[in-house]
Amino acid sequence: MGLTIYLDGRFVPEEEAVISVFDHGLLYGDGVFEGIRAYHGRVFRLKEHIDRLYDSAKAIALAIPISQEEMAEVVVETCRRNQIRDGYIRLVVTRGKGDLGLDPRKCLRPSVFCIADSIQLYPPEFYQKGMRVITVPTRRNVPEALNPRIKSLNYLNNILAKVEANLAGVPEAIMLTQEGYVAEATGDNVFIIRRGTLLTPPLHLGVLEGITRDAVMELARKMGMTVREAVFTRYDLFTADECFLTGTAAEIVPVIEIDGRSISGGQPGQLTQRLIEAFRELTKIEGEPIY
Ligand code: PXG
Repeated sequence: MGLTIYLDGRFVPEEEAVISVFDHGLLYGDGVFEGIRAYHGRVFRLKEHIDRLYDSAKAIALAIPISQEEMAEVVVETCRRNQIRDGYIRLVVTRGKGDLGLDPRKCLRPSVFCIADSIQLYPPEFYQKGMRVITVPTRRNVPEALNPRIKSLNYLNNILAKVEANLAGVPEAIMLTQEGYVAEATGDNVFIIRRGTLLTPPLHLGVLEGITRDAVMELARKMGMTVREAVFTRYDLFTADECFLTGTAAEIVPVIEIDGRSISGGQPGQLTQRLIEAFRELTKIEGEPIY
């Protein structure tokens, strides 16, 4: 099915939505992006995604050529033009067309594009039965080199970790920091539950400030759980009562095995299941209306 794509101020058929081979987003991964979800005709946490996009751009000294309000309208209008009620939206800003040198000053104008497509959900058994994961040798990027809080187009670090998961025959990988602390999965944040307390690594370790992560921490607090951002290790993963991953695409996925150690008896934990339910309810009521 042919989609209508927003590209640099115009809505065009997907065949016409093309980027130059001289775009530094392609040549160097020089750009930023967001993955956003629409549920029940509303865009979930749109403002938070737009804020993060502009923060990522600012961190790489990329001046986005349209305002935040215009960008929000781009997202909603792209959904409208593709008749999206439930869907996945990809919003991208590249450094734009430059020359073959890496100097971004040669790129005259950033490119902005937005794709809104109907959803391809993770397999339902991941949610019902939980997921097996491994920790991988590939470390998460050191914040002083490329801060994982920047949602940049350079995802090779995450892709290398995903390749290791693929080779091990599991769907997802948990990455550690240089020092060996738990950081995040390749496209998801990591949570553990220990004696009723919900723990997730703090941002300063070098993890993305996930929008789903924020939502889950809010929901857990409302449910009366103690929520802490804490530094923890593989030992804490292995001995956790429950573990799950969060992300826009994945939502909340229970983890039932880590490096061969069974978690929560090899089935999704009870608090995890309550959070999944609460998150589903939240997506029914929140969000920027498309229509
Ligand atoms: N960490 C990283 C490294 C991510 O890329 C998250 C955490 C979760 O953040 P949100 O805001 O979505 O709760 C992400 C999300 C995919 C996919 O196909 C996921 C992401 C990016 C691209 C693709 O699962 N990022």
